[in-house]
Amino acid sequence: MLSGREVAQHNSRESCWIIVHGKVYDVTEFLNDHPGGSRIILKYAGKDATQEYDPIHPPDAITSNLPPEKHLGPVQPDTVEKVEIRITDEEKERLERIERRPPLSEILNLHDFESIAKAVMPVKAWAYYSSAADDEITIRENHAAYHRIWFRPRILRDVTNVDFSSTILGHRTSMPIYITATALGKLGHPDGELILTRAAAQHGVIQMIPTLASCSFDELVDGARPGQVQFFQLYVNKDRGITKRIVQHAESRGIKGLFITVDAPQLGRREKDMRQKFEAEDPAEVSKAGKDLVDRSQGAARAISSFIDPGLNWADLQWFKSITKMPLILKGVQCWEDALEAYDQGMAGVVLSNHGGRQLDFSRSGVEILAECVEHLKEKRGLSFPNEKFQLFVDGGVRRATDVLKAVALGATAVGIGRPFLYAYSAYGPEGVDRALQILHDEFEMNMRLLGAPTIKDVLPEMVDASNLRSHIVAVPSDSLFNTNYEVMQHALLKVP
Ligand code: 173
Repeated sequence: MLSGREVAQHNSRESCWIIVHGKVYDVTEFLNDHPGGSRIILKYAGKDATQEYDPIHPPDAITSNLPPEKHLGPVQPDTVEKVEIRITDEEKERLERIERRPPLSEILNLHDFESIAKAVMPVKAWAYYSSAADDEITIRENHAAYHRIWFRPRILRDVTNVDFSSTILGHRTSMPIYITATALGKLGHPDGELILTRAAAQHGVIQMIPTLASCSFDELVDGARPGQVQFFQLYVNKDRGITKRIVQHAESRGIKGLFITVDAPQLGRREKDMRQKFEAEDPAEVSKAGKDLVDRSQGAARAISSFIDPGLNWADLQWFKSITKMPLILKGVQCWEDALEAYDQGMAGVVLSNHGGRQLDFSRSGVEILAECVEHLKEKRGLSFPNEKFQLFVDGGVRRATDVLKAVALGATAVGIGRPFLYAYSAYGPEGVDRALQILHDEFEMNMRLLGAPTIKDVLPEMVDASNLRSHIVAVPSDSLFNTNYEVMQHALLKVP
């Protein structure tokens, strides 16, 4: 077994060993191939890199990318020097803010989690989760679009008991929502997506496992209760052999729906995230980084997304049908024409989504696209919604059960919620997600009563007025809870001498 002292001698570009999860790897020849650049590895040359590695890599990234002869075996744990983490003043203040969090009982809605997460998360992690594309118009529109839909509730119906359970692709859910896929879950909490797996079981909702989770796929399936339904979000690899293996493995592990992401042939520019990475640099280090072949200004997300195939196209869908029996759903459809094509090609549904505003800025909100899909699929294929055979999902900007009910009234089967659950656990750990789901549950119960809808089937198109939905300029009262959380973007700043 290697000793920490031996590993510590290999601390240069000429010979670079690192420790991850108690095992030593020789990464000397891998330095220039690392998608995140060599400099971040060199920072940990001869040391334990586990803490830095964990949140931004799938657990098997290192073992599957390095040839077996570079796996040098375990290190004696007590001989490894702890990596010194310098606590900056900024970090001290953040730790103090964590102490001053309000008790969970004072968290009343999903906006509250976002506000606390902003205050207590490490700056880089917050920047990654909260950022969106370009001028961040679409991320705000995702939420604002719900402000252009108003209710037409019905009265004098017996709403003593309301039941908002429903089904998604034939599987029971306690509410018409699902936990949608989001990458890099451990940036917000060391347990990452596993928190969502457990909360989903406890509350009877379905989790969509992300391709780029911080936890491994198998960990998240093993973490589920017997019989717990899970979906899988797929980024399609340029190497279709790898994609086939991933898809068939997912199916063999009991995944009940494959959501193929179709809105990210290239990752959008998230400037809050990028600027954060710049500001975190030590200027002296940046000038030394000439040898580093990778443009690190693009941030971790872009670096780890280079495997995604921009050549993915409609002709590939029949191949997917040939390799799996799972229902196929396209995630990221943005107009009725593509929804119609997906239907004609035998997909089980589409997610009307702009990727949480993180891809093409000025793409329209999912709920606006929903309305046009319902109209055109009815007219051109005689479909009515919600529809068992071709299901419409929406995600982006959802913060209230009323948002979900608006989408359901317009014909959605269910609505995906992503960031709010990340914020809930980043701020309060597993109890945060538990409370977030309980809040949604309570909001559903009350709002179904007030709508006069005892069951989800009673939430009908005539219960909403969406006549302004397509008009992108409408004055409505501003949503101050949302607006005070929303962080204004920054220009470039002059360097302080
Ligand atoms: O939105 C994202 O950040 C995302 O989907 C992603 C994709 C690749 C790598 C990391 C994140």
